[in-house]
Amino acid sequence: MFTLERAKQIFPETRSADVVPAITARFQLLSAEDQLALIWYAYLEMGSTITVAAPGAARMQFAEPVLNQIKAMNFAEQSQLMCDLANRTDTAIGRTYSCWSVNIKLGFWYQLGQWMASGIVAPIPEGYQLSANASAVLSSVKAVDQGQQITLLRNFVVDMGYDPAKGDTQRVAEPVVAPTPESQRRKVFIEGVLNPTVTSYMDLLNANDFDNLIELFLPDGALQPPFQKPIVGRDAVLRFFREDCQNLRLLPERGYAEPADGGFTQIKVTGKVQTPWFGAGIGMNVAWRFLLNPEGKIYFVAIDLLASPAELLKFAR
Ligand code: 45D
Repeated sequence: MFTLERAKQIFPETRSADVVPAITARFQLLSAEDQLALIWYAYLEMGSTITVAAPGAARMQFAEPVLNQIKAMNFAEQSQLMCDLANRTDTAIGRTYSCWSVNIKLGFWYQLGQWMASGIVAPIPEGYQLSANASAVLSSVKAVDQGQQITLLRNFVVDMGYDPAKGDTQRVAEPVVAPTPESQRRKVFIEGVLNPTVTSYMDLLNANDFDNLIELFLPDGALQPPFQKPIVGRDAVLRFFREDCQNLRLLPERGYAEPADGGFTQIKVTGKVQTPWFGAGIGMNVAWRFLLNPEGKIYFVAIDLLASPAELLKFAR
């Protein structure tokens, strides 16, 4: 029978973008000042080729009290606050920040970035010199593809703040949008895969129809997001969908299915994913590795950010 440990090993030839955790680890070793400046330079650089979509009001209402507090501070206090967040210092704002969902954190920094550009929030000091290590990390960030760059930026932001309970705290997330009406849903076509569970998974996630989506999973089913540990069990997976997966666009292209032990089926699909933050501007190259039980329920699905576009076409037989 399959265990989670074994399920994680399906399609071992899939190469994910290992540079992302490697660069993230190097980033974490930098001083807070260097971290903030590096993100600023990376963000400016990206802004010239792709733009971040402004977050919606529903998302920003949660960050607003903290943003107003920051607006009322002087430059020295603002710089200190940003360093405290990067240093994961125990402060009131650091604790509040750590409870926010990923999208609220990103929306918060989006606003600070706008304010830094317009002079409301302390900018990175004119002529700030990155340390040699920080320059090297910045070069590495610039060298990877855009899908990997935005994943890095997202990682940097997610790890900031102070979380006393190490992730076990009450989380604050934006409200869940209504699923797309049936008449407006589009259906995916996956070359080589006609499996109804897999196509429904894509269609339901694209429609923000999380209540029906979760029905495709076994009670102890698991989902492993890129570079993370598997999220196990329907409750936890549903919570993840609602908090972090609204308005994604999944564009699966091709794949194949093959029998696995115990009447299970393993299916690998490759294609692109767009995040609402960048829309069609950035297509991340991903693989989905599904393991379905004999009744076609999802026991395990991993989503990998691929090392290179060549991986999209790599199907060992
Ligand atoms: O510190 O099938 C300043 C799952 C400087 C679900 C700044 C999925 C100072 C199942 C510039 C102000 C989700 C797993 C900071 C599929 C400073 C499933 C600001 C995959 C921080 C397919 C920086 C989905 C800013 C995927 C504003 C792969 C940075 C989704 C903003 C991936 C960065 C989504 C943003 C990604 C990054 C989104 C907006 C990688 C967004 C990244």
